Amino acid sequence: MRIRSILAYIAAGVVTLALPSIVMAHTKVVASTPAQGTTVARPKQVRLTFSEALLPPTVATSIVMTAMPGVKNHGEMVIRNFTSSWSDGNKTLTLMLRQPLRAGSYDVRWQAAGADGHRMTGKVSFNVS
Ligand SMILES: [Cu+2]
Repeated sequence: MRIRSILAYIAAGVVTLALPSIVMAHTKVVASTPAQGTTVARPKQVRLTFSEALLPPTVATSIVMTAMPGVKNHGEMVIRNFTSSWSDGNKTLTLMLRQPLRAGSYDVRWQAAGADGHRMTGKVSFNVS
C-alpha cells in the first residue's frame, strides 16, 4: 500500500514535468507555397503545411490583397474565389483559386486550434508579380 502511494506520487510528478512541453507545442505553419516573403508569378493555389494534424472545422483562413502596384492606399481586399482541401493527414491545406492571383501583395491569414485546444493565429505574406 505504501509503495503504491509512492508510485502514484512519482507518476503525478512525471505528468507534471511533461506538461510544459505539451503546452509549448502550439500549432504553427512550418511550410507554405508561396513561401513567406517571396515573389512569385501568378499562383493558382496557396498551400499551408501545419506543424500538426488539425481538425478542419477549427481552421479559418483568408487571402487578403494588401497592396496593388501603382495604387496608393489600396486598402485590404479579401479574395474569396477559392475552394479548399486537406491532405497529408490533415496537416496540409490547399486553397485552389478559380483565377490566379493578380499582381500585388498578399497575406494569407489563418487561425487554428491545436491538440491542446488553444486557438493560434498567423499569416504568410508574399508578393505576386
Ligand atoms: Cu496552447
